[in-house]
Amino acid sequence: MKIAVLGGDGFCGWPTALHLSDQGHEIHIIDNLSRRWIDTELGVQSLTPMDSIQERCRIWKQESGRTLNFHLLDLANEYQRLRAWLEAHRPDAIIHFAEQRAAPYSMKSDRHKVYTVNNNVNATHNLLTAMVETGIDAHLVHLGTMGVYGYSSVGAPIPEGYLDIEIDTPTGKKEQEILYPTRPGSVYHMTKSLDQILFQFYAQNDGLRITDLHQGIVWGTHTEQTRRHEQLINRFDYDGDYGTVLNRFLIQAAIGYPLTVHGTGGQTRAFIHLQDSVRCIELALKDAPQSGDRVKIFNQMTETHRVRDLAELVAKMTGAEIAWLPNPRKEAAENDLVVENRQFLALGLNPTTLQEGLLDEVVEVARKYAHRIDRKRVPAVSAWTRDIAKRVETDPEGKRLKSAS
Ligand code: NAD
Ligand code: USQ
Repeated sequence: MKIAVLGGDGFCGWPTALHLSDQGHEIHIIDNLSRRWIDTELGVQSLTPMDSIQERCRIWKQESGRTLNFHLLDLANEYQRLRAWLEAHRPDAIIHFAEQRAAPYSMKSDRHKVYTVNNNVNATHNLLTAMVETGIDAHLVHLGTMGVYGYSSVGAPIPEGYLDIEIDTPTGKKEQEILYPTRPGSVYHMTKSLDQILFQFYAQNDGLRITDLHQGIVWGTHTEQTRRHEQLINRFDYDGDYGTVLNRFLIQAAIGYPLTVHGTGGQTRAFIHLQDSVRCIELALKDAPQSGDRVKIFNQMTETHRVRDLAELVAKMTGAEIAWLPNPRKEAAENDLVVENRQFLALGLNPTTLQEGLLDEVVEVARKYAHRIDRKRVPAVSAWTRDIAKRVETDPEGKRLKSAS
């Protein structure tokens, strides 16, 4: 297949592009490299040394003999170029990773909120309308998030996207299927909820074939292909805005930094290893909906964990201390989470769990590149509201917290 990987320079997009190229697909990476600019804005760098996208593509050609094509294009701001690109290349499938994906970054200031909404909503809408206009019949696979469902403990498993409901009408109860009500917990998660409505409309109005993957928190760093050469290494975010919880705990343990648990650590979240994330995308591509079908939604996760349990697991494994910090976010202090993920299991996904030794691998990578870590960038300091900002802990290594564990 000819596949466009939008956002193919990012943490999930790069290993996906490699995996699909390895299987013989013709891959076109489209990216505006905004994520690299955001690193510059924040004064951080990936834990792992990433080469330029052009250099990464060159190394892949050298290692595999396969070509990765790169196109510098901003989906949110270059609609005409996007449309012309689709018209000229007519991909069979499009995988859409190209959004601003950090919840803390999206809550940093009004400017960051505006940027995140403009970037994410316009990128998705530009893509959908360009697909209609060019008349291409590509299968669109979008990376959404488990966070659209919210974290109120209802006690029932979260279904894969849709909820069956009964409505009282004057003639009795009527059954209906609706998108599961969204309850986003950040401006970033809100843009993913808006994406869902855009997909619903374009599938229904124009018969676009769309799959939306509600992905949990991705952990790990290597995949089979990124291990093949030092310069194919994946991005690894550790800072307070882009680093995600489990990967952060693992690098914190590697550099002797206390594990930064927000609040009681009673937040339960869904997780998936990077290798499984890549595999799920391959499975979703093979299971495309027909034109006229509703949007196909998968919950792309393999296990759920409570933040404090993860911290305790990493502490036990490495001897790290735990710092219990005031939570910079507005979120439920404790929640349960039960999630349906039968569709991917039925398609043959064999989950990689936390127990499988891969936690050590991340700690090893972090130790190897520890000299690249700026400890001042580790604390999560983006607060959800002005009131919360007053209590944010900017120095979790400070003496006051050093003894807490
Ligand atoms: P990332 O920030 O590493 O990668 C996103 C890529 O998209 C970057 O290379 C960036 O430059 C590019 N991009 C952003 N806006 C663009 C635009 N307007 N035009 C062109 N390119 C643009 O993020 P990631 O971790 O790889 O996440 C990829 C997708 O998966 C995101 O949509 C995210 O919401 C979703 N997701 C990620 C996780 C996770 O834990 N990382 C979990 C669930 C869902
Ligand atoms: N947390 C800590 N300590 C930390 C970092 C985070 O306790 O040092 C807590 C947070 O308060 C939160 C939980 O861990 O309760 C998860 O935070 P996270 O940053 O790992 O994940 P999140 O903000 O939800 O976002 C990440 C990705 C996003 C994706 C989402 C999937 O950045 O792109 O959509 O995971 S999900 O969480 O399922 O919505």
